[in-house]
Amino acid sequence: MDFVNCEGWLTELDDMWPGKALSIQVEKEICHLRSPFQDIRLFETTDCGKMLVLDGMIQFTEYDEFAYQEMMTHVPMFSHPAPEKVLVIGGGDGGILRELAKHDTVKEIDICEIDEEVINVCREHVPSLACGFDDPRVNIHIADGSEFIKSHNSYYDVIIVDSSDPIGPGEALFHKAFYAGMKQALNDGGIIASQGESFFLHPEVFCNLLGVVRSLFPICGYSFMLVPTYPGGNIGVCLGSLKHKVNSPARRPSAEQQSKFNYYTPELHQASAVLPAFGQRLIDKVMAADPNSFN
Ligand code: SPD
Repeated sequence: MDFVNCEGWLTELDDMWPGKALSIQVEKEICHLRSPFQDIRLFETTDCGKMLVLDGMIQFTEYDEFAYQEMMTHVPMFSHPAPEKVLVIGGGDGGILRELAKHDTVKEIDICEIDEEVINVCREHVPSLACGFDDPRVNIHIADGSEFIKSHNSYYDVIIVDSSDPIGPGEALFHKAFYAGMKQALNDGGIIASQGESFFLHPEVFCNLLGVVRSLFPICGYSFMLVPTYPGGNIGVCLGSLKHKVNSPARRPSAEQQSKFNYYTPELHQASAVLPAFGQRLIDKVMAADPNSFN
């Protein structure tokens, strides 16, 4: 446990957030392996349940993962009037699948994860998220998402990109070519949602991503959520849509469906698209810039 100190605190140090870092107290390491793509570590923490760390970066803790998985899933899903075919790119822990399984309109859920070992580790040790794989509508594809979408023209109603940060195996998932490919893979009226980082912590990544989406899609948006164990305590979902608005839901969850959510509500869907003044100024700047200046 080389980056856990002698008192058991794991500190998430990285150049992506220079001069600041979050620490989580760890009880024990459950497993540690090196896949062809990345270093994979799963910990039992003292207060946050299990925690997955890829290449030194926290991907989830059981304590607050619901905020991320619910907003990444339900914001695009409720923005669409009747999503039937959904693709998840990345998302090997199964958390997004778990949330998609709460939607009765859905007939087919494809997941394309590049690293099979992430799925294996989570299926073996983290059933609270990996239960998402048990839904009979789920088809698993072990492949590079940017290649996979090329063979699915005009097919999906919703595509969700649950990536790690833009260094390592997730890097290609932050560029214009990939977003153009996803646009091709969308059905009429389709919506894409991707891990949009934090406008607080990574204004340059946030602006470029939003600029890329804005240059390709007639409608774009960004909703943010509170996730205490992500750097800065917040992260967002970047949205691109061919027809439907994304800053408010097209339909409401049934009472039964809402009772399964711990974070998402239709009211929060709208509120999460309202940014603090400096965040809105960043958006205004992106909207005013030359659309070809982003890639
Ligand atoms: N800084 C970490 C961002 C990680 C986002 N993806 C997490 C995967 C959880 N399903």
